[in-house]
Amino acid sequence: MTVLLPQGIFIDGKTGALGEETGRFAKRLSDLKGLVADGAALERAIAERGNELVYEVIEYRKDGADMFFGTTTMQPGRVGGEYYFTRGHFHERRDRAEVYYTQSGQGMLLLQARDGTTSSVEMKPGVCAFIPPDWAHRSVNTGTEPLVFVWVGMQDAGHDYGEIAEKGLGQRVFEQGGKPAVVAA
Ligand code: M6P
Ligand code: ZN
Repeated sequence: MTVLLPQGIFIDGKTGALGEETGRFAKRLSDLKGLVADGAALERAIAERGNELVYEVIEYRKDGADMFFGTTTMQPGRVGGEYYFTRGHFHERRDRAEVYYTQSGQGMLLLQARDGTTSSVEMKPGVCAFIPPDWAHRSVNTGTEPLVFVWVGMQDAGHDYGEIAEKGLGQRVFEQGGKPAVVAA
């Protein structure tokens, strides 16, 4: 059996960089195809400003541990008035919760239970959000700076993107009169 030793990992709350990392991925404008409210606006945005970075996820994982953690760093921006967001997912394992701790920037965490019940939690530095088991979750950068948050979850939770990709989420966040507004979709 592997003996796991205690360890501290530095997390840069401004950039989302980890002192030690085991994996990362990035998502760009083209990865939001089929997910944004205004598909034509997305095509225009890609033509005008290129396939720019929307968010990056960095993780730290230890074999043999139940839990793992990492950061998500979201760039500011909008497509057709809709603020940049993550794809959004349920967990494959329906009994797996997750925690998001915001370190910098401003955002909105959109949540949706299996029965369609919606909820949202404001993301701002110092706010720790609890994502209950079997609630879909999507984060949205509603500010003008990068939104950086630390997430902690279970390694076996898995991601289930299918339902949201097909049916969408019941809420979207648009810029209205210079401010973010959560709108029923
Ligand atoms: C959070 C976590 C990650 C997730 C990421 C991006 O950081 O929940 O597990 O991958 O957000 O969200 P998504 O995978 O839905 O694009
Ligand atoms: Zn998750």
